[in-house]
Amino acid sequence: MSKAKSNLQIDSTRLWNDIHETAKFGATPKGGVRRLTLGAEDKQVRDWFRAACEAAGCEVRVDALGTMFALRPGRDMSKAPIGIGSHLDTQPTGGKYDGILGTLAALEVVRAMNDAGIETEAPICVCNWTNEEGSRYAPAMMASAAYAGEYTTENILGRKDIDGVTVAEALDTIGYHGAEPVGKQKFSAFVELHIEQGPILEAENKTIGVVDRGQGIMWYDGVITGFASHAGTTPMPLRRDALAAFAEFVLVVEKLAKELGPNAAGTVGEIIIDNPSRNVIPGDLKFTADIRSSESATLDKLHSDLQAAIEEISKRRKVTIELNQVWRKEPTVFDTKLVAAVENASKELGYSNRRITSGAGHDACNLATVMPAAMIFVPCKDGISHNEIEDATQADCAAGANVLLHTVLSLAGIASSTNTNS
Ligand code: HGY
Ligand code: MN
Ligand code: MN
Repeated sequence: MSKAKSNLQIDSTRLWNDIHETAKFGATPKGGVRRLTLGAEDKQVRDWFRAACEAAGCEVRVDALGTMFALRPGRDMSKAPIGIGSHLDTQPTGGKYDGILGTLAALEVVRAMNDAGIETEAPICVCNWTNEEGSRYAPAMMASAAYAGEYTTENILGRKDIDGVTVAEALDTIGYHGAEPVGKQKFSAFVELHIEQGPILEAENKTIGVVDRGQGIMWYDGVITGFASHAGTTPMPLRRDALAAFAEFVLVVEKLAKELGPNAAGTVGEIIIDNPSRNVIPGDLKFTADIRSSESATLDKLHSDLQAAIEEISKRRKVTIELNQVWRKEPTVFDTKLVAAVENASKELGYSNRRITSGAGHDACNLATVMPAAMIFVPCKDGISHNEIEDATQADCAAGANVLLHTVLSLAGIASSTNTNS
């Protein structure tokens, strides 16, 4: 990269202002963001995003699952665009940066190109993928999974949230049930900027994570059926306590994941007890589990160990435990050429960097199954994410966006520029 080009930077203040401007859509008293997919707050941020992309000269289209594509023309429109972006939906107690940084930085990349009078050879397409978080509707990274052919559009449109509202109904309610078939928008490559959501970059004082792999994920829906009975009169040895069985299951998940070392993670994040009452022994409950590893074989082992564990617990406690795997995402290996492009951009811009595996799932992990894809990480404070105190610095956000800008320019090619700096 020439010195002049490396002077080409995004507008850090404009990006930072956008992050904090959009954080008001679903702002929580603790300083986080609650913007569940396809809800009223998601509509607000989508409307904001559409207007901002159009103001930056992009044509915005929406597909049948609500994913938004903002196309910036290139000199050669016969070329498939370089895709950039992430997601604007959040967890119930989410932060200001998870997904949002990558989506707004992609918009900022377009604005920086506009400011520099750059026309790229290939077009650029900024994306907002529907329902990356998977909190309201399973699975996570839902729309990019459908785009990658893992699910049909009909299958996803029929999925229901806890109140029985389908994806289709929610899309209609917010006016983002697009006409475009899922998968129609093609890309020659996809690059996603995201906060690391873990502690490594900060601990090693590195500015950029060059992501070359991503953990695989297994999601389970579970049901435990025991026998509801009186908390005072039922002798302890005769109880068929669903909640006590659940407690053992949770500790088994933790134990199995810990035993497999740093390369495994296990979480039980949700429980619903049917008709809970202080003086009734719980007879029925539902739960969900999230199991991860960057090795397929480890996922297989965790799966079989969990089955063995529920066999043993259910027999001993005389309850039934159903554990249904509702999603399995294989570990991701990102495209070596794209990973190298990210690494080169980081080095030429002078940012400290290291290779890193993503512990979190991302839309780029799904897209990597159908096109060359790569990711750029920046640190977040104390590695905390999926928490309202999630935080990052303006400088790190700008650094990530600059690496995204220069990676995209290296992939799309510069046809012309009116600004000597580029
Ligand atoms: O669950 C994940 O890894 C992502 O944050 N949706
Ligand atoms: Mn995310
Ligand atoms: Mn997330």
